[in-house]
Amino acid sequence: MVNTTIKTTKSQEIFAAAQNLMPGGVNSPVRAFKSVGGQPIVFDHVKGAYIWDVDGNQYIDYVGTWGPAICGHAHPEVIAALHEALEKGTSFGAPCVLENVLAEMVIDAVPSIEMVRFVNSGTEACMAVLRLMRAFTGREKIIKFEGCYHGHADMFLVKAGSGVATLGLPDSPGVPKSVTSSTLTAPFNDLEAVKALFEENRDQIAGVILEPVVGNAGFIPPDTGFLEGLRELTQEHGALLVFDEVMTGFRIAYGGAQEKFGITPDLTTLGKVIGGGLPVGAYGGRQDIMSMVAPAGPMYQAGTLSGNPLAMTAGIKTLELLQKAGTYEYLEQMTKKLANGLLQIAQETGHPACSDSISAMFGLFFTAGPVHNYEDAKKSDLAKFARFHRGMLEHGIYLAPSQFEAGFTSFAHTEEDIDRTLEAAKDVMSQL
Ligand code: HOZ
Repeated sequence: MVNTTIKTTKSQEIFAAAQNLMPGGVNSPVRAFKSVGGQPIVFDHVKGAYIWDVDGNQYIDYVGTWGPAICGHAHPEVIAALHEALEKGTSFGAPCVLENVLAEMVIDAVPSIEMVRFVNSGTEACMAVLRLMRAFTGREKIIKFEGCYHGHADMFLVKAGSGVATLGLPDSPGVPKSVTSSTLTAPFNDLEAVKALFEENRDQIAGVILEPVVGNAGFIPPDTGFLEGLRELTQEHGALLVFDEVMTGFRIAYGGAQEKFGITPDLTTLGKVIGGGLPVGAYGGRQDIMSMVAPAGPMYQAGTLSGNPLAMTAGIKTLELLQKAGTYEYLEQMTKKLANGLLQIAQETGHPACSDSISAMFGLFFTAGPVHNYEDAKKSDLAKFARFHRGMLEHGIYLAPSQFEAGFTSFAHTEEDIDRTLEAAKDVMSQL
């Protein structure tokens, strides 16, 4: 048994004070621990695969600041590059050469991207890509999938994943019906449902947007043929295919899920990893479509901090680090060991479960599965997941505080970290 009861007095005090300062004490809902119970841990600092809370407890981290930390937290080369960039100032609000460098790296890496626009978050990227889909096709309706999350813009808050799924919220108040009436939904991995929507809405659908590997309803990979089918259907109906690779970009493979599965969408959104831990998003794709974006074309989208030199620097250095030979092989093998280990322990301790991973992304559901979509994911025993989460925390393992979020590893995680995690899981699951 490893490091059991932890003292979190300072975390509790700080979070209690935060309750009166920020809604729910947080600046993003999932981190409030609502669905797993207990109080969130307040962090003090991060390094490599580890985080330390304000009470001095150390945890092995599988949240990785929700995806960006694929090189491990505060990688010395990223920090050094940032120090250097900092000396030149924090924001220009004007063109800088760093934007060209990161743009070239993204264009070289991501098969669908011929031209890119940097923004400040994944939400912003998805919001803009939707406007672009509509501007380019002259159509209004879009298809998204149940449990997929594309940020918190109005038109995507329909059967959304992430915090909406975690908190079991209805489609959000404040979102006008007129806005979401053009958002059609289908179950993930259900090509027939998509086909039916195209038939019912002939010549009205601008495009289909999806997380090619779902991370916001827990971890759900695409079934064989699903992405191919979507590519064919969208082409057949003159609609655009958009991969939201905010989570999967540079994580599932250097060129994202589109490289991994060999399916090239028309447009792609990115975020997380490309900012190396600073706030960045991006959208990009075919040159003829991207040329519609202002000032090249009429579709308006702008941002004061877009292309920010610090964010570009962290992104460039992170992608450089990811280019080192063997990185993705290591991530794949180590994360597989974790996912397989968790599944084996669940089986040995008598818990129906399913677990899977691709590269540096993984998931564990407390249901026998298989999990093909959000409805399947909801069959997971959420109360058991909450107890598992708390137990793991007490053993010094920090997992996403929601059954409906994927887990993330980094190349800073060692075999020993994985072994320690599995040892903790064995202990916790045998007592669940
Ligand atoms: N929506 C993100 C997770 N899928 C961010 C959660 C957070 O930062 O709290």
